[in-house]
Amino acid sequence: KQINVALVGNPNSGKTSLFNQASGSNERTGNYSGVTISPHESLVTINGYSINIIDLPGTYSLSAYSPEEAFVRRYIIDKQPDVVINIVDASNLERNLYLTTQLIDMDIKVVMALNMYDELTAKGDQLNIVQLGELLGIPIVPTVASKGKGIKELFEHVIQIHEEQEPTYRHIHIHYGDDLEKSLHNLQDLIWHDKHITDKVSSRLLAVQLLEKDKGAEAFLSHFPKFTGIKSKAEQENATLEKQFQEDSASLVSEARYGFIAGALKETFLKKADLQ
Ligand code: BGO
Repeated sequence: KQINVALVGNPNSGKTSLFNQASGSNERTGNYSGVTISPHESLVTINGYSINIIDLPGTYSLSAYSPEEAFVRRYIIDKQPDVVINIVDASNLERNLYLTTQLIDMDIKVVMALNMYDELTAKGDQLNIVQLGELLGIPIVPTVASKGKGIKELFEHVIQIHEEQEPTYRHIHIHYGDDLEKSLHNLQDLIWHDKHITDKVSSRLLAVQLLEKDKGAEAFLSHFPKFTGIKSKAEQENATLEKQFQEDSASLVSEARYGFIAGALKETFLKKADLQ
């Protein structure tokens, strides 16, 4: 009954506060300076489960451009935590949900801590949490980490998702739009044929990363025999998209992610100004 849980969220989303509340520790914030990143870990017992909580560095994205991004991504891929708690700043939903879309693409078990929920309610904004959770396929628990609110419920959902008893959890696909989806499909087709590749990472995730010209994905794929063919197909798909849209294919992917977020928030989120 041991569960490895990694905390993943934007800087200042309240990760350290949540870690401290859950573990009863008193870590100071922002101590990830320099090149050595050693995440804080704490073992706690909740409802009879031994939960190992790992606080990863704050990051806006998993695109591996910064050392923090690369570290968090590698950690998730290599260490395969059983559950990821995605801490989202409720007062800055659009930006924070970007990271969530990347976690969705990674096809892992995620529970969202909708933190700073006090700020959202203080502003008078309204969010349909259940509906957003259903759209994302992720259980969402409102929290106020600085006051310890919602932490118990959060970990109850962590246990539930680990035990495959979480009704909200399902693997969704972010829809990248018809043109990008066609390219993804073509790339996935090639990746699929090498069973050894898909044993390790989802073919869809790799296809998305190839459209993003992700160096990490290329490095990973370079170890497999089909790499040359996959790489030239990716270059071809990227060139076609770039010609059609007159835009970098990586930007097209991130715009599609923001489009997905905007669509989800349009259905579930109302600012106070729009309520009157
Ligand atoms: C300071 N609600 C509110 N309102 N604030 C929260 C919540 C919440 O749910 N959760 C955390 N905070 P970190 P990262 C601070 O430190 O945990 C606050 O980077 C201050 N400090 O208390 O550090 C939390 O680990 C002086 O605020 O986030 C912290 O993810 C004045 O959000 C900040 C005001 O939390 C970031 C706040 C000297």
